[in-house]
Amino acid sequence: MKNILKIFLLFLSALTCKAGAVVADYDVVPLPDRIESVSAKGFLMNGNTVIVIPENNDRLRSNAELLADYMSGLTGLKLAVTTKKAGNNTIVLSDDLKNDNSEAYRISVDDKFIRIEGASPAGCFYGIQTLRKSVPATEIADGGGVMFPAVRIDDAPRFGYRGSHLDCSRHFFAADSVKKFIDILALHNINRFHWHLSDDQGWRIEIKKYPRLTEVGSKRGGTIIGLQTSGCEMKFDSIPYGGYYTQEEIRDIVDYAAQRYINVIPEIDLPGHMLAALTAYPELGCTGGPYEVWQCWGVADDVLCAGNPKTIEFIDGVLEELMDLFPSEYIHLGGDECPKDRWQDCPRCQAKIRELGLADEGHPVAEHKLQNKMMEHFSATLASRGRKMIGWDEILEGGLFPGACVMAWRGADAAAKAAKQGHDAILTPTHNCYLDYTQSAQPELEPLTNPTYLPIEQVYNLEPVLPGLSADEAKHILGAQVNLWSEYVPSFWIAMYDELPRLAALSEVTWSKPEAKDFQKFRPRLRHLMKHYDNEGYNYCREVYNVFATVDISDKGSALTLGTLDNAPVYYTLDGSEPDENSLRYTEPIAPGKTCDVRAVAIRDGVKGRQWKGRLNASMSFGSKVSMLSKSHPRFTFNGPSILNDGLYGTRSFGDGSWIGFGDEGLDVVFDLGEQKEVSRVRFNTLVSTGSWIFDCHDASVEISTDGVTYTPVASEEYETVGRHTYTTATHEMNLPSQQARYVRVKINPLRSMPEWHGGSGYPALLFVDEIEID
Ligand code: TNX
Repeated sequence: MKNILKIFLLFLSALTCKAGAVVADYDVVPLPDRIESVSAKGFLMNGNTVIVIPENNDRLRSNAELLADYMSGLTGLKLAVTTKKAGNNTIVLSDDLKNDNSEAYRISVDDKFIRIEGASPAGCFYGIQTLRKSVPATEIADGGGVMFPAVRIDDAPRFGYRGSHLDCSRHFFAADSVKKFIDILALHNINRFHWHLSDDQGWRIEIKKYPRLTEVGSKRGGTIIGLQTSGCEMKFDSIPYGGYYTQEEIRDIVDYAAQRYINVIPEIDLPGHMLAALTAYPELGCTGGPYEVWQCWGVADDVLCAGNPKTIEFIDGVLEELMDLFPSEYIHLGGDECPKDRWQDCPRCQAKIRELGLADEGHPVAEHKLQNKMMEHFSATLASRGRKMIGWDEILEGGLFPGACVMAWRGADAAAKAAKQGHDAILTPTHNCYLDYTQSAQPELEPLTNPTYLPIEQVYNLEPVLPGLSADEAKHILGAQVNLWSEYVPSFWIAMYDELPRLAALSEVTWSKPEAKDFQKFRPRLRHLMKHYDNEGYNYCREVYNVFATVDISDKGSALTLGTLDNAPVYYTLDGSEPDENSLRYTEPIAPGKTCDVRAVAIRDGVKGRQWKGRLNASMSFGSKVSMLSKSHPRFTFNGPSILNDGLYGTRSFGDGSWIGFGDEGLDVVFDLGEQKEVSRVRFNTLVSTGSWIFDCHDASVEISTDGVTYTPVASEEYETVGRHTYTTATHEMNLPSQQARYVRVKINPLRSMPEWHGGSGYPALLFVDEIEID
């Protein structure tokens, strides 16, 4: 239906289109709430179009100037801005739309006007972004223009917090790059920039009261070479590294962001991640130093001393200047990864524990509570000037104090926990939101990154409101953000590459309605957006241009669909051989009827993209009727049970929908083969990623039946628990005494108590299965 509408719109605009005009396309990211075509002629924007704003409205003037800039950058057309009521051919901006959501906007296009009405100047700005993104980037010749089909768009964001973080400590990005980063955020309707300004590897913000923070703390003697893995020998490059932002630069960046309706949330990470500050002021640590600004990554044992009143005074001083510089209501104070070893051995910290009456709690509970008391004090410092504290989810550990907002990074559950306690929370779980993880299925071909696989689908699949929250609790979920930690981001060029296009996925997660989310439909919008990246000269990962494959299961037969973002020609083979232009050209879904090794490649202008390789398993379960008797994990259900018999194995990612996840309950499923068949083997894979609490199964069993009522057990097996740091796929094959059956019931149980060496020791592991083959 939507396609018919689109064709109609294009047809209509073609009729009205003057020679040389290009046509705007409202299929933008993030997807607007409502796009309705209007039966009128479209609007031709050309060199005579003017932007009209009300008098004495600085914010709308700034919006208008940005709009003129955007249009000039896209088309070369120079639009004038005026407060004089003009006749036709005007784009009219206003900020008095009636809507409870202050970021809402409406765009109305007819042949005379484009009206962008915001419920506030911010709302108007998002209307401008949508209009801008609808324009194809093409230099417009004299006499030409852009034809905007007549339309009415009503739109408002789902969440008020749509964030992106940038770590400027591990690597430093100059002020101009930070502004470019802010431009990128604006293009994606992001309204929070979380700026990570201090860490063990460098202090990056000028604090006048403590000049040594930048004189000493912003510099390190070198940087570790290559990927840091535990237990490996480390080599350093001995190249002095440093950089910081002056207060003047900070003010300028905060203004720049505010013009784009982006609130900058600074982070001073404490009491851990403080080696740079300790190097500058060693008296703030438990041992007194000497310390060294860190040259490698990870979690350092040396942290701020919690028992020294000078430390508290020092941080209060830093926070005063921070609040002068940043008008943000929220200030981020870190709180993550603070080892308690030093505090346990420090007489001052232990005295403080006794003074606070925490001694009876014992180690390490007393130390966790000590950290929370410290955070509570700084939170009060912020509150004295009407500000609020955000902390990483470790702040839940010693018990939350009033007003603290939790940034959930170790898992979405922390956000749910906070919300249930009546605290605000922001989602940024590692496996959906850590843009320092690779977005490529072949990281060895990529610039050096953290090899954990986090494809764009996995960002897109994040649902910030967890099932199980009541409507009132759900209100505490403010939104979500992506994080770009910069251990492996040596330049801003790489920063853009890591950020894009995955930020586009977060943009829809936080802006669009969940019922409208659909990754297949997101792809063409993404392609449209990428043309804007090209036009702006942004660097971005082109992984999404590679061939993708899905299997559609239906009663009429199941078939493999291949595609690309841009409908490029795809060639494939079914025998595992290398595809090229002489191979089969893909035109329609493939149903080979037997197991085969598929290889497919898109070829554009004679250049091959990366190959899609996969086995299509046409076992007896392929495409059969599946009934689930247990519930899969609500966060890892994706397309549901069909994942188990779509013929495709999973990728290295547990979150891209190629695996289905189970909690405590395990998997219990029945395949209906349609008729009696000879059954002799059941085979399945599990994903093992112990760092993500995903283990191989504990045991599995098979029962068969001819009538679907009475089942006979035919096989069962138990498996050994995998070792530490395992990241692999385990395959299990159960041979059955050959028998006739129509129904095959497979039960797979997770490991119900993780081993002692694991951080989640005693808790049940997650179970991920991709395919259950029956032969
Ligand atoms: C964990 S997220 C960290 C960071 C690292 C990051 C690398 C968080 C609160 N702490 O210090 O840079 O992992 O992915």
